Amino acid sequence: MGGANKKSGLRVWRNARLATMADRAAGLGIVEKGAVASRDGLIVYAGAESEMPAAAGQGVEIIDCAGRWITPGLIDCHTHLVYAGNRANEFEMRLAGATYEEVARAGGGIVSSVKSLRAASEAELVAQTLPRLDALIAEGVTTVEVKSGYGLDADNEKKSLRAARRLANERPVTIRTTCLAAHALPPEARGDKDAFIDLVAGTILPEVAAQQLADAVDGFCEGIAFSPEQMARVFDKAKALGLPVKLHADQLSNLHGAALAARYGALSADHLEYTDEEGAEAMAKAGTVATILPGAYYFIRETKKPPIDLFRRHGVRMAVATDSNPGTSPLTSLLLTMNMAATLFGLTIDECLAGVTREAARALGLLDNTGTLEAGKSADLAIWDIERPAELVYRMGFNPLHARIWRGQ
Ligand code: DI6
Ligand code: FE
Repeated sequence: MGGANKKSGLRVWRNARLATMADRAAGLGIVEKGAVASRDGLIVYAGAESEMPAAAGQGVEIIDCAGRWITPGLIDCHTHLVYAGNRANEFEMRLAGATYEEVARAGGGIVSSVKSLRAASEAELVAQTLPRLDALIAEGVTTVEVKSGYGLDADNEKKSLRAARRLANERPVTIRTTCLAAHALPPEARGDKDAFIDLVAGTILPEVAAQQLADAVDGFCEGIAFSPEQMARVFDKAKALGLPVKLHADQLSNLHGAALAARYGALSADHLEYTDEEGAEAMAKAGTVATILPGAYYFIRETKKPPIDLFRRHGVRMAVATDSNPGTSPLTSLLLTMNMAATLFGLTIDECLAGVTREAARALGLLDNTGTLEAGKSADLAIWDIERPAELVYRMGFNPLHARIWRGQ
């Protein structure tokens, strides 16, 4: 393919305005007359066009951006993208007055998605997931984290993780997979949560690790799911298998999940509506990223907001993600998610943009590879038809993406 040849050549995007999102830069790391150069899929230069080293030799491809903005490719660092069917019926129930917990206790909720996923083949899962992935990609997303958690037995958890990995063969995108076997209790467990945790730690995680199907391990620490003690058993096993951890923490109540995640050096703790100051402090000390998920907050009409001011005060980094899932966040727009984070939780423009780039990369343990426009990282770029970065957060249901570059292509 000609692509291979192109890939090794130098490509330069010039006449652009950059939001590099580099951590050492102030704010968005804005460069007004900027250029980005890539070779072999990696950024070799990002900065002022006037200071760019002269591109020697032939085969330099120059792209004039006509003053458009370039940001790092967006990163959705928390999704449950692989599932079968949908739960529009439960949406109707909730509109008629039922709560999320009532729907779950009535045998709906996560368990109904478990039934659908178990009935679907791996190929069907991929096929049903691609339209959701395409919606993310259309808005400049270049990296997506995908969780299992609707299989809830070894074969079906592995099937979802394999389906997630296969997405990367189908589309030009980086996929990171997370095993969320400790998501809910499957019907065959007959209410015995401890026995199910034995299965997760004793069988599912070891098999998933042996086949290298997951890049991290997650769990749902909540009254309707698993206790902190049960999650600790899952995390102990994850650690023993050499897998980093993340946690759905303090979403519906305060079980001190944030502090638990921090104790295990988690990459991120996610949701966090009910997190208290101790939790925020512990996360800051551990360097655990707070992943803010306004889609679920909005969709289940939660009223308790995550303690953004505590996170700011203690210096906790904040990522922003869709939580795309059939039950509580059927959302496949990271641009709209930023608008929600700003409107519902008061995140600033800079916090929103960092949340879907640099901090999302940090939440995946990928900060050395992507998330900012800096030499040495993957040339993952989004080029936007906008006059100022705030437009990416301001609009609702409008996509100003001009071009999307993944690994230099
Ligand atoms: N918290 C959530 O919001 C989703 N999972 C979780 O642990 C809900 C997933 C679902 O309802 O299907
Ligand atoms: Fe989630």
